[in-house]
Amino acid sequence: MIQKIIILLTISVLFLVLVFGCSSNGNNPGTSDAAEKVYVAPGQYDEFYAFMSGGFSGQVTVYGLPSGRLFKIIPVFAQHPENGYGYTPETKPMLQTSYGEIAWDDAHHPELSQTDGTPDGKWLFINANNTPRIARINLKTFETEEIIEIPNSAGNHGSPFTTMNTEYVVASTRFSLPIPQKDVPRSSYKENFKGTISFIKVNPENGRMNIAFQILVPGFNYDLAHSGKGPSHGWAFFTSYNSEQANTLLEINASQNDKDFIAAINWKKAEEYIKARKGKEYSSEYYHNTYNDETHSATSNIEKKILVLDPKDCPGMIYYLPTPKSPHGVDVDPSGEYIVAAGKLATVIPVHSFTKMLKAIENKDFISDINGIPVLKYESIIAGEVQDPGLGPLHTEFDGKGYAYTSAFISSEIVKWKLGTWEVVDRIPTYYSIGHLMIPGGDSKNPFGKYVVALNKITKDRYLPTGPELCQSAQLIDITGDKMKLLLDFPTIGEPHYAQGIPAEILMKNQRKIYELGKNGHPYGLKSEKDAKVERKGNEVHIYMSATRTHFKPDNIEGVKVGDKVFFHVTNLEQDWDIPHGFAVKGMHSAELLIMPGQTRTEIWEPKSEGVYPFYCTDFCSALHQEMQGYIRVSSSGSNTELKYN
Ligand SMILES: [Cu+2]
Repeated sequence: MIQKIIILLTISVLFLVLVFGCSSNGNNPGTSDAAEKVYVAPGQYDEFYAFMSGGFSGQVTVYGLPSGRLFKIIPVFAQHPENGYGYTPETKPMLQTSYGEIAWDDAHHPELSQTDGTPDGKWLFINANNTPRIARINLKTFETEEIIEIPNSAGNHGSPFTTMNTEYVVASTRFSLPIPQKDVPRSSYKENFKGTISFIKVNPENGRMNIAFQILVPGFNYDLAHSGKGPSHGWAFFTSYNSEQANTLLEINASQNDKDFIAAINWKKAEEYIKARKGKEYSSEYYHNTYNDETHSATSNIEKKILVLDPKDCPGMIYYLPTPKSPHGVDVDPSGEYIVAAGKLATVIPVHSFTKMLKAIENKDFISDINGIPVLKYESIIAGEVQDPGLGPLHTEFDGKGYAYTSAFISSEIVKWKLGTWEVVDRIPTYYSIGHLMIPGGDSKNPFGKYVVALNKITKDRYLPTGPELCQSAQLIDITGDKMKLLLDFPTIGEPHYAQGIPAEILMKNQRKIYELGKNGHPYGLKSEKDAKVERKGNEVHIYMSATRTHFKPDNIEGVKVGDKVFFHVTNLEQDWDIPHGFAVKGMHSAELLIMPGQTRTEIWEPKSEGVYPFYCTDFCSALHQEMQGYIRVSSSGSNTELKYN
């Protein structure tokens, strides 16, 4: 009997350990302890901003950490009905490219500007993959201010990673191409296809970008990038796969070689070659769109030329670091010494040493040469290999305390390992199929640490089902202790591809509250309500309209005719934070306007038939918001209804 009781007790204890014991290893988020760690009380602020790319949504989303609350959607490479971005004449030029207006693209890697290797909170850059472009978002306004197209590129994936002081953002082409483009058979891949790596100069005063130069590289696929820091400042690193230069069935044929490469580029050397006029001018048409803060309007310029450096003419500018096997991420640790490559088919994570790399270059420790690019000897540059790093390692970030965190796509986990000893010290499952991960400041010289965010590809069984498409998601994991601890799952917009995080206090104090009316340089803007007017120019009718709580001026317009093109130029005269007004007229063919205090926005409306059409404010602005309305009368095309307004 006693034996039976002992056996039963033992079984019960084992059961309890099995069922509840997992909470102590940190994988069970369903504890009040985890809830407390992500709870941000009403009226309190989150500690970090997280900027996530929306992947195929073409947007950036802004979340608070640790709460996981969504604060804003910033449209970048996509039209956005919520605020009219990409619909109004003021913002449409932002989406112009050499292929015409593109209203939707795929945005992958948000990247904060840096000063001395640390995020400074000035700008956020992000790439468009499909039609290669880089955008800059101003973090005072959270608005997209500039988009530049990258010529000689396709699948702009390894982009845009900033150098230590944002001297450049760098970008590489995923798909190599005939450069310049021409009609050739794919079977001529090896002769005709080339890659490019672009250096986009950033003006330190206003963030304005221009493509300083491109480097012509062998026709591999270039995947991701990161810039050096500290001792490796002046260098940038790019992963490449398909060094086989296969041109069909890449899943088999691009996985033949034991090692592919990281391209290490000495961009200070490249600058010298540009100064020494080693660059060849290629003619190439690409768009450069900039938003002007005073006219509240964007313009497109067409650039015609680009400087291209060929490694054959530029010794010492670029080297290949052999790296097993189809590497995806390349990440530089906070000290700037270690270059971590994650080979999605590799069984170890190779870590290259920057010091050893320089020494190997000095000793000419080369095993071969590819189109003028020396290939360094693997054994001479390797600092160590992380054994058992999980299956399908993709991307690594750092906590600033000597540890690295690598996402493993196939085994769905984050693996924590120690820099220097290369030993795995912890691992935590993710739900499921993690792509990138992000530690605030985790790719900088000074990581802010505290959390790692897992950006997952699949959420099956994790949330309420929503039809064939389930929600996308991220996970927040506490990294303050020895063991990682899952705190929170939260759904995201689009595919959360990559993210960057920054302490809230760095951005909060610089937030723009209004656009000063006195500085409104919009050609159809108003400084005060008494300037409101309507002008006819042929069949165009321009309405200079003011919006203020709680009326439009004019609010009653007559004399418009069928066949006219009516421009409502609405200026929000408010000079008070968080008081936007909206505008919509019945039958208009685009999003509503959303107009910030002091800003002017235009809606173009082409009435199709006679009648009287109401317009109204779409953004609830005050107690008498519903009264904020008006009418526009439309007469037949031949009528002589007089132009009148009040
Ligand atoms: Cu209103």
